Amino acid sequence: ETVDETQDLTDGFSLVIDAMKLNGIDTIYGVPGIPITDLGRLAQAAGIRVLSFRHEQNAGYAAAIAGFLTKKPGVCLTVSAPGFLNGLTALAHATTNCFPMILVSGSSEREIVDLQQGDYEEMDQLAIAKPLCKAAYRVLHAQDIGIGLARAIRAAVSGRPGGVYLDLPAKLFAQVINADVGAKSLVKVVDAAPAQFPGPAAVKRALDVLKAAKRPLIILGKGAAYAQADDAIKALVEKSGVPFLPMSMAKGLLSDMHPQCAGAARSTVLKDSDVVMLIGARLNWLLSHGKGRTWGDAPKKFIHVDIEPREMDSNVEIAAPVVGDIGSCVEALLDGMGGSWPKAPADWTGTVTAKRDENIAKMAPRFMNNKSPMDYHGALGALRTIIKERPDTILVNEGANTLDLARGAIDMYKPRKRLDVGTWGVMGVGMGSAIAAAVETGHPVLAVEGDSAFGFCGMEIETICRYKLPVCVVVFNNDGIYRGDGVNTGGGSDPATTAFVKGARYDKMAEAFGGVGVNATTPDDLRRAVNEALDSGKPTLINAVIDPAAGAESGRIGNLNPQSKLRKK
Ligand code: OXT
Ligand code: ADP
Ligand code: MG
Repeated sequence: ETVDETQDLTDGFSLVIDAMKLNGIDTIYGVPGIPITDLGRLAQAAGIRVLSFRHEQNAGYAAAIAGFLTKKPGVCLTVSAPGFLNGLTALAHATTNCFPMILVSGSSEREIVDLQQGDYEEMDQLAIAKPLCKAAYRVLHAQDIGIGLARAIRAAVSGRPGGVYLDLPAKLFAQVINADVGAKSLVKVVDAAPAQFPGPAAVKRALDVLKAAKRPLIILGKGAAYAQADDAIKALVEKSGVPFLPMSMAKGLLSDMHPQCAGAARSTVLKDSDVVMLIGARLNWLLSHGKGRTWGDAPKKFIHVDIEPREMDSNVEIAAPVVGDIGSCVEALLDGMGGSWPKAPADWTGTVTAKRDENIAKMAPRFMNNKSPMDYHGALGALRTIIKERPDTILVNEGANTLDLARGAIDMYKPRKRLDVGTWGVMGVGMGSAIAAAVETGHPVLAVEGDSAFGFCGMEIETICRYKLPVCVVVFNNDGIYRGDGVNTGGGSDPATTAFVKGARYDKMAEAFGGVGVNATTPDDLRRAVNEALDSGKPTLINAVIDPAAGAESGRIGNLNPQSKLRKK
C-alpha cells in the first residue's frame, strides 16, 4: 500500500487503540516496556483505562477474571519474550477455565527472530502461545489490525470461551498508512458470541430423563455463572424442585440460603442421586470424573448442558447431551416443561434437606469460638457474617485450608461474587482477581488469602494502593504452606520446606505503600478491621494470625498427594 503523505495519516499505535475502542474494550491490564510503552500511554490518553501492574502474571489473571465477570474479553498487554511468558501462564489459566481473554504482546522483529540472530528479547512467541490457548494470531501489516483484533475477540468469546494470543511485532506500531484507509480497515464485531440453540429432540430427551428421576440433582458450574442467565436458571431450579449443588465459583448464582441448595450435603447428593443435570460444569477432577466412590454404586444418568459438544462423554456416558449456550438451553428446557411439571419427589428432597441442616448445625458452633491465635473456623466465623451483611462484596479466595474452609464457611448470596483458584487450583490469582473485580464492578472486594497464596502476587498490594481500590486483603498467616509447624526432616538448621518466617507481619506491606495495615489476633479484631476497611473503601491489608497447627496437608485434597508404600507419613 502506497502512502499519500499529503493526506491525513495514522499509525499502528492508533489503529490498535481505535480498533479496541470501536469494540468496546475500555480497560487494559499490563506492564509497560519495549515495544508497547507508548501504546499504553496513547491508550490512556484516548480514554482507555490502563492499569499497570508489577508483574504480568497478575495483570493476566486480572484480564482473565475480567472476562469471567463481563463476558467480554479481558485484555492483558505485555512486552516481548519475558513479559510475554509471564503473561502466558494466565492465558493458559483463562483457557483452562473457559474465560475469554486476549493476551496482546509486543514481539521482536520477525526477520531476526526467524533467523535466530539474537534480537532484543528474541522469541518465536506465536509458536509458543499456540498450544496453550484457544487461538493465536499475528498481525504484520497496519491495515490488518482491525481484522486481527476482530478475530481475537470472536475466538475468545464465541462457543466455549477461552484465551487468545495476539502477536504485534514492534515494527507494526510504527507503520504509517493513510487515515482513511486505516479507518476503513477497522472491524466492529457484530454478535461476537452468537446464541446457540439446542435441538428440540435433545431438549425432549433431557426432560424425559429428568421426569423419570427419583433422586434428581442439578450441578451448577462456573459456566452457568458466566452465562449471566441467572433468572432462567433460577426458574428452572424452582420449577423442577430439584436440589442444586453449586461448584465453587457458582456459589451465589442461586443464594446458598435457597431452600433447594444442597451445598452442605455434597457427598450425599453425589452418592445417592440417580439423575444429574450438569449446567456449565465439567466432570473433571473436581467432580471425581463422574465415577468412583464419590458417586456411589447405584446407576446414574447424566444430562449435560454445555456449549462444547466434545465435552459430552468426556469421562462417563452422557444420557442426554444438551449442547448450546446456557441461556438458550435453559430457556428451551423451561419451555419444554410447559405449564405444569411434577416437582422432584418429596422423600428425596426431604432427605437432602435433613442432611444439609444436620451438617450446617454441626458446623455452626465452630464459627463461634474466639480463640487466639485464631483457628480457621474462628476467623471465618467473622468473615461469613460480614459477607452476609454485605452481600454485594466480591469475595476472592485462595490458599489450601484458607480456600477449602472458606468455601464452606462463607455463604454467598449473589451471582459471580466468589472468585477463586478455578480449575487448576492455581496460587497467585488473588491480587489480579481482586484488582479486576474492583475495577470492573465498582463493588468492594474482600480477598481471603493463604500466606503462601498471597506470596505469589503480594507485590500487587502496591498496585491496589496506587489506584486506591476498595480492596481489603486478609492474609491467613499460619506461617506456611498448609501448616507452619513443620520440621526439617533432615535435622539441619534450614526451616521445613513448607514453613515461612514465623510471626511475619504482612500488614506492614500495605503501610509501605500508604494503605492501612492491621494485625488481627482475634476474630473480634478481624471483624472490626474488615468492617472498617469495607466502610472506608481504603486499601487495607490485615494480617490474621492463625494457629500454625490448625491446617491439614493440602486442605481437603490431601488424597491427591502420591503415596509410596515405602514412605509412611
Ligand atoms: O457432604 P460432606 O460430608 O462431604 O461435607 C462437605 C459439604 O457437604 C460440607 N459443607 C458444609 N457444611 C456445613 N455448612 C456449610 N455451609 C457447608 N458447605 C459445605 O463440607 C464438606 C466439604 O464441602 P466442599 O468443600 O464443597 O466439598 P469437598 O469435598 O472439599 O469438594 C471437593 C472439591 C475437590 C470440589 C473441593 O475440595 C475443591 O473445590 N477443591 C479445590 C482445591 C484446590 O484447588 N486447592 C488449591 C490447590 S492446593 C495445592 O496445590 C497448593 N499449592 C501448590 C501450588 C499451586 N496450587 N499453585 C502454584 C502456582 N504453585 C504451587 C500451594 C503452594 S496450595 C498452596 C499454598 C497453601 O498454603 P496457604 O498458606 O496459601 O494456605 P493454607 O493451607 O491456609 O496454609
Ligand atoms: P466448574 O469448575 O465450576 O465445575 P467448569 O469450568 O468445569 O466449571 O465448566 C464450565 C463449563 O461451562 C465448560 O465446559 C464450558 O464449555 C461451559 N460454558 C461456558 N460458558 C458457557 C455458555 N455461555 N453456555 C454454555 N456453556 C458454557
Ligand atoms: Mg498458610
